[in-house]
Amino acid sequence: MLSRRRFTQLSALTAGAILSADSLLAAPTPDITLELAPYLLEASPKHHIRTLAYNGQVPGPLLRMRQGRPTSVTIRNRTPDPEIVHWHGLYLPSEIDGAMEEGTPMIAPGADVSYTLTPDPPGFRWYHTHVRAGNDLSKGLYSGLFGPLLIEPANHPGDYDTEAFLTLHDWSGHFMGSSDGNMAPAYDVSTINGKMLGSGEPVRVQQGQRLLLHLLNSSATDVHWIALAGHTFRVIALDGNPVPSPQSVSMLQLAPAERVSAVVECNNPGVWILGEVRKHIQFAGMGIVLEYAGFSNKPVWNQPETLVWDYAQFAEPPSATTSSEAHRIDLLIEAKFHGHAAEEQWLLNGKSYPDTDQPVLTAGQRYRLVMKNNSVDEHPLHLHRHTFEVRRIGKTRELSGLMKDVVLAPPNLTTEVEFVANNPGLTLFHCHQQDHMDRGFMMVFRYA
Ligand SMILES: [Cu+2]
Repeated sequence: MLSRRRFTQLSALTAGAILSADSLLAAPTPDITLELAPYLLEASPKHHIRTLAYNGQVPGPLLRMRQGRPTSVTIRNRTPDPEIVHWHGLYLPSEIDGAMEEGTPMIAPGADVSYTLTPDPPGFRWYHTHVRAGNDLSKGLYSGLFGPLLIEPANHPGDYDTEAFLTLHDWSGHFMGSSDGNMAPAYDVSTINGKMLGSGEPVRVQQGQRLLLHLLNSSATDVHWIALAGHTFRVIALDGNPVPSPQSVSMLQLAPAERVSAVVECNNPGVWILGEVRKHIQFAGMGIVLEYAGFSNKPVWNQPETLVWDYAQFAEPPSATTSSEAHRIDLLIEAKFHGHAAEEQWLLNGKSYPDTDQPVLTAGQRYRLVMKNNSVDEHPLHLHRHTFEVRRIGKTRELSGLMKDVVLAPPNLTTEVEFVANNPGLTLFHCHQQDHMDRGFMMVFRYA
């Protein structure tokens, strides 16, 4: 006999929230339904990966929401473990943001949750699981539980003819010893939109079109470098937020959880490869074909020479803006070596989560996070429920206008960002590298 579906009700939601009714018949159809369930991904005819997915697809469905228009969501957990859905880059109440550290309830196996969210800010966002994986490299962000989300602004710029969403991911991870003696995940298979190079549908364009690409790196741990043979990218937005100085570049760097939106002028007819610049990762599958109408030759790849990426080029020219009114919060990032064949523990100001400090924010106040990375690793640092401005990376000049929700902090340098405390509630700050956050690299800010 089928057990009756259990509806979990969330408390303390914002006004206007629709709580799930006890009867399916009485409940209105939600705008969005996400069903989490086991899934067998065919990355190529030779590569089948047992994983978890939203709505039986990898990545999860592209969700389009309208800025400010309340959107009802139902999440159905049909996996064997408790799950949680994080809305990455949105300004949501802590109760539905999707991090248990902020107080969002986990969704029990077999349970459904319904609530209404108000999408903001506009731009390219995404949604993903926020559970701990630990040593299980098939759980958390090692799984297929991720998907793109576009929040349409009230006024659309619309300066393009066609658009494509490309999600980068790594699969079949195992721990490998690195040169410094620590263990870190390494992968056998890499994909774009769930397919290895040559196994998926090409991106189809016509000569003369302007193609808007929205790229997302959903990898649990790895930074990726992307080029498109025969073309350049005009970067117009980072993490979904328009950049003050759009630039044309030959390659993109995306740290875990970062997004890049870029326009490609389709003025070089042929069949081309868009893929990882590092050959062994492209061989592992990270690539997709760009095909002009009327062309069917073998896809062409051109190997770029050096890896170059610089956030500063997209920021505003130096200006007189001062941030003297920002309150400074110092964070010291360190690793504690646990011996060979073990993963290190991560420390923020000398403590690992859940023992990390809880800095107290005052609503309306501006803060400057001064993050000194005293480790040999780079870290994609993410602040929930807020957008920050990248102000300085290492020895760069003071930057302005570069609004993001993830910043890659280079090793042995100090990275500085500023944000306004404008969304009261518990707020998680963490490294987006799954193995780092699982080993203590998390901290919760609270409001006074
Ligand atoms: Cu990290």
